[in-house]
Amino acid sequence: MNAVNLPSKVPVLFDHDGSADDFLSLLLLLTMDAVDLQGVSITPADCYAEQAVETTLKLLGLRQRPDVAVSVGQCYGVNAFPAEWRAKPRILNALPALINLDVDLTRVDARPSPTFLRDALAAAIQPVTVLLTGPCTNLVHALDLAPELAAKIARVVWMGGAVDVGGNVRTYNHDGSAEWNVFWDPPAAQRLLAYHLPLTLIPLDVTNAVPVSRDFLQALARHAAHPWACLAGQFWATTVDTIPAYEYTYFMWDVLATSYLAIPEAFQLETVELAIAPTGPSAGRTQRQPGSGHWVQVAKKVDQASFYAYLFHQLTQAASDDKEVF
Ligand code: AGV
Ligand code: CA
Repeated sequence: MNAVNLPSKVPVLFDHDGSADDFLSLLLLLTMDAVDLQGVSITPADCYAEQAVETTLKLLGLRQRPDVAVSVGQCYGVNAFPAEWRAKPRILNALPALINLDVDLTRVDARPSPTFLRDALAAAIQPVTVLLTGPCTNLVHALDLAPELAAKIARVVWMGGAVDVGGNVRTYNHDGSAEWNVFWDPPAAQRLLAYHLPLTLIPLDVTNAVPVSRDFLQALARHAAHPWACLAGQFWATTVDTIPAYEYTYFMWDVLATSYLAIPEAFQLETVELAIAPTGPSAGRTQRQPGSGHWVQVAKKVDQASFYAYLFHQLTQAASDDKEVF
């Protein structure tokens, strides 16, 4: 079923940054019956935009959702992602399930992503959930254009930050305390907090509990007759070479944040007063700071078994009529 806007559906705007788990998040989001996906914008952070837009259009096409508007951001982060990481998702477009699919680039929205998001919020008839699985720059720039639209946001769910655990940035002049999505544009993250939106962070504190495990991939592969399980397994297979060093292990970062929309009861949250270091050796660090006035919900724990079971169910049970597209 698609595009049937039942009143019970939650309207969602999704901004992602084109890494493998961002696309796995898109796949997962498209299996959620209770979600009404109203638009996808892309931040050219952990990807090159040309590849990310192609994969996005292909996945929406496979899920028979050509109605979902897509926009590509043209912003630059303060701290760029390593080029090898940005180039890696290129492999996704070359997988047998995607390589021969045509993409209609004329369907990409001509507006810059901040304008696209601003207009989508302005047009929304009920408050929207904004899911961010990359940096928050597009959303902050959208709010800068029309701050009053903050009232149209029911909640921002952001995969970002590392509150009581170490970060995953390993680079020159940095102490390793930041998570990459925040580090890419620390001033934007600081400004996001200052908007005082209902914000739920899914930081490394909780994503560290959900690595891409070989057991999970093996179990999924037993369902490879199902097209989404097969495709998801192939996407994850492209990530396992990040395992040799602990800091480069690939986690289900964005997928966990996405699943929060469907199974919030599996998460333990804490309301925390937070601050973000804008510059210096800890740039992008998300730190507890009593008195900052920036109250944020931080996911601290997840019931791992429930999460993996939910993910497995969604990827192996998605509507059977989709099978015809392969
Ligand atoms: O910090 C996690 C974020 C998530 O949004 N990204 C990857 C996920 O999409 C950055 C990142 C951290 N380590 C990485 C990352 C790695 N080894 N490869 C690619 N991206
Ligand atoms: Ca991401």
